[in-house]
Amino acid sequence: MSIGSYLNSYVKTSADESKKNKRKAKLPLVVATWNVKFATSKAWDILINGGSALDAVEQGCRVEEANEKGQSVGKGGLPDRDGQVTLDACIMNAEGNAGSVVYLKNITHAVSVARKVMEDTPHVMLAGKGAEEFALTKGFKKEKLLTDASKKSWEKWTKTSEYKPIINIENHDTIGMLAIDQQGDICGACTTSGLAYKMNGRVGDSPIIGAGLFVDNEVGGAVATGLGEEVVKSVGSFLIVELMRQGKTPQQACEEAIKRIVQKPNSDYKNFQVGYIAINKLGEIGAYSIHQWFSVTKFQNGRNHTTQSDYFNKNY
Ligand code: SD4
Repeated sequence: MSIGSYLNSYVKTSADESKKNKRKAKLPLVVATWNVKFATSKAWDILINGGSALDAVEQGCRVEEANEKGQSVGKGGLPDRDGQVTLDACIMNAEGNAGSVVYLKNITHAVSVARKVMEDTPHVMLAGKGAEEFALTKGFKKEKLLTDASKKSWEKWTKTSEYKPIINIENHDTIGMLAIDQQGDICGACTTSGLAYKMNGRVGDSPIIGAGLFVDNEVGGAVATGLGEEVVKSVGSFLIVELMRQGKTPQQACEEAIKRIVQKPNSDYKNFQVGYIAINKLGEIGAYSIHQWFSVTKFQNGRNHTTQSDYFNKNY
C-alpha cells in the first residue's frame, strides 16, 4: 500500500470512529487532570446554566488554587528549593487568544491573573514582579502562599536537599482543564505551583502555550501534567491538537505525543511521568500517560467521575 493510500485509509478510519462517537458525545462537557471532582463540578454548574467554557475552566481551576490541601497548585503549593511558592498558569479562549503568568508570587488565583493578561493587555505572558504588580492593579489580594504544612515538608526536604525529578502521585497534580460549552466552543486552562523544590526561577510547561495547553476551537484542545521539561521539549499540547486536525482521535493523539517522549534516544522515561488529556470538537475524550496512576475527571451527561488513564509503561 502506498503511503498516500495508507494515510487516506487511516484518516477515513478515524473519521468513521468520530462519526460513530458523535451520536454518543453530549455537550457540554468538562474534563480535567487528576481527581478533582469539586473543580469539575464547579465548571459543570457554569456550563449547564448556559455559561461559557472560558468561565467554566477559570472557575474550575480556582477551586483547586484555593484548596490549601493540594500541594501542587495555588495556595499551599510546595515551594522551590529556597522556600518560595511561585505559580505558573495560562488560559486560552475559543478565538485562539491566550494569557499566561509565570513565576508569580503572593497571589492565589494565578489562572484569573492569566485571564486578565489575555483580556486587558496587549501581551500573552507576564512574569514575576511584573505579573504580581499587574495583579495588584487589577484588585487581586496579596496573600501568603506558603502554608505551615508545605513549610514543614520543605524544611524536611532541606535536610537532604536532593532534587529528584521522579514524579509520583503526591507531587504531581497540576490542574489542566478543558471544556466545551453549550454553543460548542472549546476553552482550556492550566495552573500549578510547578515541581516541588525546583530551582529558583524555574518555569515549567504549564504556562507555555502549545506545551502545557493548546486549544484550537476548530479542532479541540489538549493539556499536560508531569515533568514540564519533557512537555516543553516536545511541544506536547500543540502536537496533540495538530494530530487531531490530521484525523487522529483524542486518544490516538495523546498516545502519539507520549510516544514522541519515550522513543527519544536515551529517554529516561522510566524515571518521570507525563500525562495528557485531550478533547475534540465532537466531545470525544482521550487520556494517556507514561506510567500508571494518572487519573482524569470528567463531567459529561450529568455524571462526574474519575478514571485511570491507559499508560505506556506496562513493564513493571
Ligand atoms: C511542571 N507540569 O511545572 C508541571 C508539574 C506538574 O503538578 O504537573 N506538577 O513541570
